[in-house]
Amino acid sequence: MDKKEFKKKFKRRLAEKFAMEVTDASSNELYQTLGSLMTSAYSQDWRETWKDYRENNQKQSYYFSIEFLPGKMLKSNLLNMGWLELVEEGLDELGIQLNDLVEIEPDMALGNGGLGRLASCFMDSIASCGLPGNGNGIRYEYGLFKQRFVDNYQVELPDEWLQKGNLWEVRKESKAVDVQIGGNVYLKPDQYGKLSPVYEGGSKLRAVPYDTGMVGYQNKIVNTMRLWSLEIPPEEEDRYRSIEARRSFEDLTSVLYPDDSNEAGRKMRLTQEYFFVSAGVQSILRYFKSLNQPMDEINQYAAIHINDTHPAMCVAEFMRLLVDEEQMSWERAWDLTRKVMSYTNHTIMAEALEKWSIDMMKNVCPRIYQIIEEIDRRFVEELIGVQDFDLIQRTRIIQDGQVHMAHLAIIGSHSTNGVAKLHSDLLKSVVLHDFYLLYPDRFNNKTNGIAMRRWVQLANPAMSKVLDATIGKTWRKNSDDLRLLLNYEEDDQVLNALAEAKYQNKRSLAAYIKSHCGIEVSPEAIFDVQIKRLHAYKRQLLNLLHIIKLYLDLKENPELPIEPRVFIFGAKAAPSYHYAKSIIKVINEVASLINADETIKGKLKLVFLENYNVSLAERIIPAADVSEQISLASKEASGTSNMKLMLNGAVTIATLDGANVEIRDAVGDDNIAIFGLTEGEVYQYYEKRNYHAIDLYERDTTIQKVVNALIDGTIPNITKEGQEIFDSLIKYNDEFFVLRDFEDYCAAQMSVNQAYQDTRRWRQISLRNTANAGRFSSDRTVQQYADDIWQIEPLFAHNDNRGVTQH
Ligand code: AZC
Repeated sequence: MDKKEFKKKFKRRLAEKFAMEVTDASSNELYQTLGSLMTSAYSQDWRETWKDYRENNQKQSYYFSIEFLPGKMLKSNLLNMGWLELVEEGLDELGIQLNDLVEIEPDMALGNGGLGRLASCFMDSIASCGLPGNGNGIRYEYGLFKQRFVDNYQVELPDEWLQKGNLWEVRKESKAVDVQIGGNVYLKPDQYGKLSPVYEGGSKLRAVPYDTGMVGYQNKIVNTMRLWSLEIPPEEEDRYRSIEARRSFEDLTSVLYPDDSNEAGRKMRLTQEYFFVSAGVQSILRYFKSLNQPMDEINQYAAIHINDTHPAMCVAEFMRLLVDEEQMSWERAWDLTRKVMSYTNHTIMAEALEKWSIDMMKNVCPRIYQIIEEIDRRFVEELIGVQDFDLIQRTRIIQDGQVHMAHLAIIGSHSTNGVAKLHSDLLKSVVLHDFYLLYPDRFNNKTNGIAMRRWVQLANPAMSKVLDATIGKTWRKNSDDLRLLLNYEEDDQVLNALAEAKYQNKRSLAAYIKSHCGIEVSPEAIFDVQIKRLHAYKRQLLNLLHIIKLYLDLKENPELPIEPRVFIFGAKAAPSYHYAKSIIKVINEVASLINADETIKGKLKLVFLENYNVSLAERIIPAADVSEQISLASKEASGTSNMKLMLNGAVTIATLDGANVEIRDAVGDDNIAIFGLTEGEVYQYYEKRNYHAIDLYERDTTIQKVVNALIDGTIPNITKEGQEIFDSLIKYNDEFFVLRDFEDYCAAQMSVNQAYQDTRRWRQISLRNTANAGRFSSDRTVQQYADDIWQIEPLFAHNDNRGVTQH
């Protein structure tokens, strides 16, 4: 399609859909028109992708995730379709700005943070690498809450993202399945003596899929993200006549639980988990049966991935369908289940390792509980006498009245991976060490990655242009080619051009800050960014204490030779996470104090941007000079904002945690500021129990001064919160070693300050960060999953008859 044709089609579609001309239409109508042109254009490829998979008996992977966090899809679909420039220019000629239409699209925020965003980066990469892979999740009525600040406190508002409909989804009524919830189940022998389950009571939920096309990058592949929505089956209508009954039914999948690592929501959450697990596994089996292949070979057709423990019941549901419905023997079914399933762990934080009480599981999905009991019984039976008794007790799925979901996922699958080298090593040596002893071959690492297309080409067109002009365009397909940039580290023209792109991005972020927060910041200052969920282990507090220190130093000596800096935060706190919300309040109060204080001459600004989400990340990241990755070593499984910021030329200040370690290896020690305890040192402290925060506080006058500012009235309006944070550090011994790392962090910050003062050197460091970021592409990551875990191949490995291009 050329521009002329696009304009013609666009006007025609607008006339058909709304009986309107361009000049009369609202942005929303124009957005709907563009979207409908796009979906009808890729539908053909979508259908053919699906047909090709089917006709080739292609093995497919199914990524089960309770969260997906795609953000906006308009531009990334345009880019992947190869339409972006053409549409931008065509619309411009019609007097329409593409960016105005982008504003109309709500962020699709069916995820909390890293885990959900990773799932969406994977969806993009799987399609873009031409791999046969699908997403499977829940279509929540409300996405992650919207964050507002009222009196500097976080307030949560509902995210009604579906209010104006959703362009990209297709409701597939014909693919609905029913999910059995609750009731009683007992086993009854049939005429041959085989035990079959008999269900009494309970209810049926109808799961209706809404499919969204996952458009691959200019390769004619369109995969499917299938999100299940809850409806009342006609035969159950009576049960839900009353308003209360109806409401409690609808509530079941209406909200995404806004906790990123706390077990939450109890029974409703467990119902959600079983709902999307059962619907997804049933639909996989139905599809497989339609292929008329022997059930024994299902592992050659399907790979089911358990993204964190939330979908761990896939193991038991798959067993249930094979044994109860397909009459397969337990042994055969178990062998197939383990071959089909694989599991990724995303955290070592103990509170996030999901457990469910036996009672609750019996209540929500009684047959699944029975199956888990049997898996557990056989697990013990197989190992007793072979393995150490205590080891068996520690690795059982059912312990102390609880079902341990990670244990189920590991025992019931062939692969368990962590998300960065350090994290995967910690799984083997500490967190899941017992399982590593049992199944050493199942453990592997898959370092996370990011969708390069979204995080550079779309988010940072200014830098992309410089890259194209300098190293050609191949980096857009093959991110390793970013390394070609290293040939230009002495080239002032390139260094300046990259710096100019950064400056432009900083100017537009400054304008956003001005219009949204009313704070004036200078694009000449260092933009220092920490964007991620608010969590004690991520240590936004450490960043804040350093800011307070700088402020107090400047108050004492306004001539202090430091580069002007703008500290930028973006973070949501789980609504029930009291401590995290107190940190937000204190950061906001410090911001009010600092930003209004003219005596420090604008050398310091502090901005907490409201409602951090994917779209806001796309604005902030291209404008960042410094990337804060300062979690306590061993606690951050990987991190992915670290990769996005590095890619966009920010210089990282980091502990040796998660993927920071691999970022350090990629850029070299001279191009990153590393500080703080190592993971080994942290574990030493745990072992020896010899960390005493109060000693540090009493000894170190700087720490004293800064920490006292929380409680001595220096910062207004934080009597309660300041005390709470003070106590967490001094009275409760600083769980995340903030004070222990403080001095080292300040020194690292000072070195960043100095590096920035040497403009040319800074620009070189920044260039090297971009140049070495290629390895963190999620294309690389999903290819590794495909090869090592799922054993799936791209369609074009067999079949090139649709002109699919290989890359
Ligand atoms: C996150 C980890 O905290 C983060 O380090 C990692 O990069 C990311 O997963 C992707 O692997 N974990 C979560 O977001 N966890 C939940 C339950 O939301």
